Amino acid sequence: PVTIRRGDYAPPAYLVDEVALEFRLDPAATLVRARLALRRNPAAAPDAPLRLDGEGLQLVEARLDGAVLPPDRCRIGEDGALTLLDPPAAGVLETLVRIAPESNTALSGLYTSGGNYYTQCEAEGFRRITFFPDRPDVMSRYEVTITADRTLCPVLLSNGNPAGSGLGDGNTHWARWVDPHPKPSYLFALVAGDLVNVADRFTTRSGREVALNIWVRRGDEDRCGHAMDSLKRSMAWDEQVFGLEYDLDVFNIAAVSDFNMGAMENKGLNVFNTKYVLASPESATDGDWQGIETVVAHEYFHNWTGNRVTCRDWFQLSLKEGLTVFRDQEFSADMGSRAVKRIRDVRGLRAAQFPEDAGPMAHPVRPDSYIEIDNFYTPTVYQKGAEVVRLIHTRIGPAAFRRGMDLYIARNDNQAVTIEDFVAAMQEASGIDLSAFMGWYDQAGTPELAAEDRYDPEARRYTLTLRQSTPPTPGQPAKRPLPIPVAMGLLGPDGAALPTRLAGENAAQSGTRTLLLEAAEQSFTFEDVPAPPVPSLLRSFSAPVRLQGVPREQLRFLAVHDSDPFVRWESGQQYAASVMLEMVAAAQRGEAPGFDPALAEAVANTLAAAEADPAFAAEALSLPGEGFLADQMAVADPVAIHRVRQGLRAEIGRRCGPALRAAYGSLAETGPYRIDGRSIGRRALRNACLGYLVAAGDAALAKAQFDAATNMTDSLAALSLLADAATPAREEALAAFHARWRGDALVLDKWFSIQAMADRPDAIEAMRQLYAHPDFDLRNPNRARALIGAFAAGNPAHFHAESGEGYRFLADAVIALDPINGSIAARLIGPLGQWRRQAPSRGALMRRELQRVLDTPNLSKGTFEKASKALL
Ligand code: B3K
Ligand code: ZN
Repeated sequence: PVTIRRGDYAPPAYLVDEVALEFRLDPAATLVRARLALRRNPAAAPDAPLRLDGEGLQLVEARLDGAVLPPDRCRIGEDGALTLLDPPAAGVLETLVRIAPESNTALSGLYTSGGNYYTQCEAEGFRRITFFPDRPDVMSRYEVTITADRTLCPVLLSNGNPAGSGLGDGNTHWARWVDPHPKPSYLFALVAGDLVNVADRFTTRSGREVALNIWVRRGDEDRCGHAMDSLKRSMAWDEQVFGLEYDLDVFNIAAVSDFNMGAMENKGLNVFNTKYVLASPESATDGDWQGIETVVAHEYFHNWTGNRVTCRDWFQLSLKEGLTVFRDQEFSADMGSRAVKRIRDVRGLRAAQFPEDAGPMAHPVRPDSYIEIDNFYTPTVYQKGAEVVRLIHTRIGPAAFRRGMDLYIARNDNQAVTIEDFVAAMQEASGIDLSAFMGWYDQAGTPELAAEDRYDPEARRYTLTLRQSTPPTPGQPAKRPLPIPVAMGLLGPDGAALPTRLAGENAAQSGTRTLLLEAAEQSFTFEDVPAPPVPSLLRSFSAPVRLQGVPREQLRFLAVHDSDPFVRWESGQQYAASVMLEMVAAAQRGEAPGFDPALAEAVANTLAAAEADPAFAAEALSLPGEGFLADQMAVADPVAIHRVRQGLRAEIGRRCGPALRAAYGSLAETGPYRIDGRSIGRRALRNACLGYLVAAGDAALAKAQFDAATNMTDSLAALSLLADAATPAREEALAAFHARWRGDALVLDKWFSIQAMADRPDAIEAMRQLYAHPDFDLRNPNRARALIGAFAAGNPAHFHAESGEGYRFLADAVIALDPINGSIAARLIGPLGQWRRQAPSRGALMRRELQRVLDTPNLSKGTFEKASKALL
């Protein structure tokens, strides 16, 4: 497989101004006629060949300006691409190809799901539909005509605005769509089939009437309300906050149950995984509810950040993804609790991106090379990319950031650009030199930040020294210091915030201020400090770094007193983590792990103050996750971590039993079921209490909640606790849940996941049985992730079983899945890549499985890339 390098970028040889596509849909033999108005790119070499990407296309005929091209003038290479020999400077190339959507199990290009047709073109799926320069810097205007059987496919959709429809030969009909906005091929979409729509309208602030539709399979119409509501709120928010309006007459969303990822922002025709559209209180959890809001917003926001302004090449992926995640995070923060949203986002970043940045696939937010671009839709490109946008936002402030966005869009509209173009707009709009921030895009690894301080009582002077360093990552042995905005404040001995005056400043400031650490080490001197203060650093998590070495007594102090909710939460978590890591070390030495009563006190305090903000209290109540703890050990010990964490939960459950029980009782829902921030927070808190009580032995409470539950959040919280309990109630509840929900694929996914993550002695055997279950379907990505992904990523204690059976299970599944859907197989193999973090005995077993995958003939290039890089 070839490695593509960022430095090798060359402009496209030919541009395509206009594309006319004609589809004649058939599951086994769809015909695609493409008319491309091509011209030589003045920016390219004058003799560059005319090469059109293609993959698995059966060419029926090709014409140039109407004349049939003889086979000796157009050649299809081994890679599937079509090269035109002796190409003209400009002309109309027409190709007719045949494809078989029903055999497209990779779900990239045009495929069928439940008898309907859907496309997925990002990143390189369009070449599986027709011959085309399939790269984002070729932007074209599209006209699409779809012909299909009227009975089987009453609905025919593509990008842009509707532009006619009618009856065709036999029992067929056709529809035409015209998209007035030039776009790269990865944003092309077609959806056709027997679908029904939920319709609504939105009037933009300049008065454009937009028809909104969500297209689903019959029977799902009543579960689209929340997605539609999220869409309308997103449209209004983007107008208010960024002045960005929608730019077509229709906005369509189509939901599909076979989909490789969450959703796709195709121009005017978003395609969504059903998981991020369909929700009812009975079948969706509060988490699902929030996921829908976020994903609908994210895809909608891409209309400007991604579609109108797109990426020059795939190395610039974070240009659209990091920025759009930042935008959806801000949207969700505005819709609910900003502090809780930030906590959740940071939790997610640490759970997925920090380990990636410390593992074999570590790469900069803007990668330098790839074999399979699909492998680079990563937490680093998305979540760390969003953090880097946030750094710039913090550095220049919201007003300059808004001016920067206006400039970025005005200047780059309808163009395919680079990350430099984004940073340049922010720099110009703010007048602040941002060149050093490019380091955040080009350097992989998570910086480590440490603080040291000194107080001089005579001079009433406080000196804070900050140091940074970044560990090496594959291909980047030496690291430079990066600009790190450190939002901070000082607390007096009584916990009150102190005003701060840096040496050289005339007046003191109150509230949070931001220090900019630009060198490996830098000192900041504060004047007029009456007593030795406690520094509160990295408020709101102002930079994606690991802050290390904060003394435990400071953590305890900050957890109670700091004005910044993020730091309060964070300090509690770090305190607990440090205690738990000590307990793990004790357990490894064969000693009893002991118990720190401060942890029980913290739980009691949290419960006592929970009423003010139940969602925050629920976050504060959850102990640091197993992955977070493993990530902080030189050599992880997943089994010991799990035992310690479970033991600690049980101990807290015993010691705080009465308070937990009281809270559990008082948080019971009395009125009708509601889905608003406060109700969601109360459920989260109540279920956190339930978790401790069940850990302490009260499985009956979980069973009672399960039996009485009227919403999925409570039902699932109880079921996941029962799944760990060796009682007859477990099998009873699992069977009841299956019987009730067997007809609902999204809920059945949850049933698989809960069991995949269960802590039971026969976990591997249970996994093999679930894999063989009649409801398991390896071809459906949601189902594959629900079982295999949930086990490998969400059940560390059993995935890392000493016997190596967990690893073998994963490798077997990856080998079986790779020929069906290489993209999902490559994603699932990820956890095996973390072998360096495990003890040598486990590492050897993991490497053996990676090697076994690598030795499989005809491996997809994505799985090859992941497995081979993991073994380097
Ligand atoms: N842009 C798509 C992701 C495409 C993934 C291709 N392997 C969804 C999103 O980020 O909005
Ligand atoms: Zn995106």
